[in-house]
Amino acid sequence: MTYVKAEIASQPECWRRAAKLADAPGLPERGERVAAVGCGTSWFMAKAYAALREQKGHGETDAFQASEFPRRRRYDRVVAITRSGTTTEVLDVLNDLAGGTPTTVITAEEAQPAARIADRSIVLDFADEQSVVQTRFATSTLALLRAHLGEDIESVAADAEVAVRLPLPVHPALAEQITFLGRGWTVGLAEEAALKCREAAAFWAEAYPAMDYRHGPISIAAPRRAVWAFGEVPTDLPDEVEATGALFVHSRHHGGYAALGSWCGGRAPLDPMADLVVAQRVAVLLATSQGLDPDHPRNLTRSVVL
Ligand code: F1P
Repeated sequence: MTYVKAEIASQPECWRRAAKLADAPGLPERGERVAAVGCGTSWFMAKAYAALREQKGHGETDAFQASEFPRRRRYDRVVAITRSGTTTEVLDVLNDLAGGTPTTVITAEEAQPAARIADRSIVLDFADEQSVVQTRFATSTLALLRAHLGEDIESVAADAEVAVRLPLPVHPALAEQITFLGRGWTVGLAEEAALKCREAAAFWAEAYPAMDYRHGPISIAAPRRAVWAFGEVPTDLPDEVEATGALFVHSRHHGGYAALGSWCGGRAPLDPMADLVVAQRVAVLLATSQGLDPDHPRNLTRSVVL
């Protein structure tokens, strides 16, 4: 068994543990103007959090790839997400803000520089991973942040218990490409799902805000390709995708999670974070079906140290 398979399967428990840290000191107060930063997977979690925090009325929240953080803007707090605690671009932001803007880091590694440089650190060491490819650290971070925004993580974790067992909606032998879509906070999840497919399986995957999909990317849709939407689906989009011959995948759509009614007794669609778990499992299958080791992706290391 690969490490990543076990790490994916442990997410429901990790999310429950992460949610218990919802009152940790250093998480943004309601009304604060906040920026969230990270690189790669951690950036996509920052994007999801930023959109959700603002949508829920907790205050203006931006998200930046750490290298693109606008140094001249004023924030009440900067939240940095970094599993390793060693990513250079993240450390640069934290160092530049030291003594000025309050900073909080969410990390798996208490002993690494990010936790030392930031004013506050929240350590999710129980969600650390042996696989280079991130799964449970990222989603546990988002579970913690969602819990801090007042969301009920128990029901999300219950959906993840379903997601780790579901039959997969996309089979590697039948798909040569996947485009992931999202709206609002699920745009970050879509980007993360596509990154998982690229990282773990060197598989052609793209991601867009769902409403932008018709503005060009739909040209990619064709038979043997899939379009997988997280969360809210724009009206008519499933029909437009299926007219191209592509498979439309959604946790509630008949053409995607085909037997939804039977596999989860007609319940509501999965929480989008649980839907991401299904996409992580697809990424691993895309890798192993080509004989690739999803724990050690080509050209990747645990963190990028420049
Ligand atoms: C960030 C990151 C990962 C990516 C790869 C390189 O790491 O970009 O998202 O999958 O492992 O590093 P971190 O800052 O969260 O440790």
